[in-house]
Amino acid sequence: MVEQKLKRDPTYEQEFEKAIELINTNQDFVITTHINPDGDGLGSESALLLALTSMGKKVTVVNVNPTPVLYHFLPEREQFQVADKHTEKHDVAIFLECPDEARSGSVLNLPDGVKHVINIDHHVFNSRYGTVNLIDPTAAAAGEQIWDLLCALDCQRNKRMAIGLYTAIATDTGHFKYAGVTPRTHQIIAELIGLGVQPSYMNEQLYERVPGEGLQLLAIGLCQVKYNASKNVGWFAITQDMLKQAKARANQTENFVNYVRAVDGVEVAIFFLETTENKIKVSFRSRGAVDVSTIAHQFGGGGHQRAAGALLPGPLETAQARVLAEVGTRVNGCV
Ligand SMILES: [Mn+2]
Repeated sequence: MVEQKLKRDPTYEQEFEKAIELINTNQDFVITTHINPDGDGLGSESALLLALTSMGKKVTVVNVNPTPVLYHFLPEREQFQVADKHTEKHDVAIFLECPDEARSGSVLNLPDGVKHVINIDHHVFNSRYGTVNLIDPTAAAAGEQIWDLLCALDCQRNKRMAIGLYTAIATDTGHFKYAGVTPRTHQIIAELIGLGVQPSYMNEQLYERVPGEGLQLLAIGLCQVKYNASKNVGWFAITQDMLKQAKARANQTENFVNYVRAVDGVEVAIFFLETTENKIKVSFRSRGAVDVSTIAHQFGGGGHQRAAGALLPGPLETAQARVLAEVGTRVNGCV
C-alpha cells in the first residue's frame, strides 16, 4: 500500500485568517483538548494560554481529565482546570485535536456557552464542527499549527511558550522519528531551541523520569505479548489486576504499544488497556503498510496511518476478539 498523500484543507489559508481575526477581535477564551490528554494537546494548551494571556486576553483552560504527572513541568499547567462540565460563558472556544466536540468529553457548554469555536486538528477524520476549522494533516503535531498561530499573532514568543510546543511536537513524533516529520517540523524545533529550550532538558523531562511502578507494569505486560501465526501482528493487554499488582496508574502505559511494534517482522502492534469502567482502550501502531487509522475509525476511534486508538466496550476478551479479527483481515489484505 502506498503511503497516503496527506493534504491541508484547501480553505486552510482563509480559515487561518479567520482564526487570527477571531482571536484579535475577542477577549475571553476557553481552551480544551481530548479526553486522556497527551503531550501535544497539553503542550499546545500551555503555549496558547501563555500567548493569549500575553496579548491581554482572559484565558481559561479546562479538560475533562487531570494533567498526567509526566506533564507537570509544563508552564502554567497549575492553571489547567479539570471539570466534567464547564458552564461559564466565553467569547471563543478553542478545541485542540478533537475530531468532534464529544471527543473533549463534551466539557464545554455548546453552543450556548460560546459565540465562536476554533477547531484545530492535524488528524484526517474531523467533522468540521467549528466556526473556524484549521485542519492540517500535514502537520506532525497540533503544536506545529499553534506555532503558526503564534507567529501570526501580535505576541512576543518566549522560552516558556517554546517548552509547551517542543513537548507537543516531540511527543507526537516519537521524538522526531515518525513518518509525519517534515523539514518544517525541524525548522520549528530550531526556532524553539533559538528561544532557549534545551533539548537535553526536554529529553530528561519527557523520557528519563519513568516511575518505578511503570517499569514494573511494563515487565508484567511484556511477559504476555502474543503474536498471530504469521508473526506480523503482536499484542498485549494490561488489566486492572495488573495495575494493582504493580501499584501503577493507567496513564503510565502511554508508550507500551511501541515495544511491540519494535519487534522485527511486526507490521501492526496493538495494546489493550482495561479501564475502571470496564471499557477497553485500544492503541494501534503500524509500520506503515497497514493504515491503522481506518481500523480505529471502524471502532469509533481515530488517529493517523501509523498510530491510532479507539475505546471499545468490555469485557477484554470480547474487545480483543473483535479487534484481532478486523486487524487480521486488513493485514492479510495489505502485507
Ligand atoms: Mn497530536
